[in-house]
Amino acid sequence: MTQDLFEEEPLAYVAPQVMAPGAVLLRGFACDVEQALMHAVEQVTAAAPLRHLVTPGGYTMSVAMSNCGALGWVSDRTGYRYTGTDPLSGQPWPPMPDCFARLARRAAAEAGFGGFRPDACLVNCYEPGARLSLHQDKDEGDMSAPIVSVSLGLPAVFLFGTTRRKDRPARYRLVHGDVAVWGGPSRLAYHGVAPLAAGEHALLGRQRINLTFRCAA
Ligand code: MD3
Ligand code: FE
Repeated sequence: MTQDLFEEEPLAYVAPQVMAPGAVLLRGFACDVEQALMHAVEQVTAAAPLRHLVTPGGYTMSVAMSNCGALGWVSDRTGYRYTGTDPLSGQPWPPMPDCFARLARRAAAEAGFGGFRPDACLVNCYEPGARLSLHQDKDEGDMSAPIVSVSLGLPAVFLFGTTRRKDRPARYRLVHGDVAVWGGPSRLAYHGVAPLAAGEHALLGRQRINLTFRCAA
């Protein structure tokens, strides 16, 4: 019983863990702002609804996505890119909520990347079975900036490889409140998310939300 609680819920953030050069895991770093973050996710997705994008190869992604901030990541049959407007509405993406920007900046600084000012936040929503196959994030204009990711809701197995696709990735279980920062030599590492296992989270229900903050311009 006590063991299960320890496995699922970090009670509070303790210290950074280095996964690889430039890749830092801040377990539980977002726990104390979970309510504000979820309220803001609801505001963002009310204005720019979650949707399943189509890849250039014609596959519909199992992860549902939205964005906030000046730029948002989109995919369609013509390719991947950042846009200033939501293709569904033709309107600018919703502004990045202050609680998002502050958390991302604080996490980057804690991991050793001072002065992080993201202009894009991708909101990924996973339901059981949803997955993200191994890929690199290379559509951003500023590769010197790290990427900050925040996990909320159901736990996921995160696959973290190297800059060579063929290397077998390490696996990390990311739970509600975990924040990870990927910069420097890890910025172009291959990574992905294994199919989400079924479950029920006390605050989010049967889903996982991941916020990914980038300098896209
Ligand atoms: C490691 N999202 O949206 S975030 C993505 O959990 C994406 O939804 C995953 O990969 C998710 O592109 C993982 C963690 C992450 C993000 C970017 C990285 C890890 C990274 C860039 C380089 C290395
Ligand atoms: Fe990615």
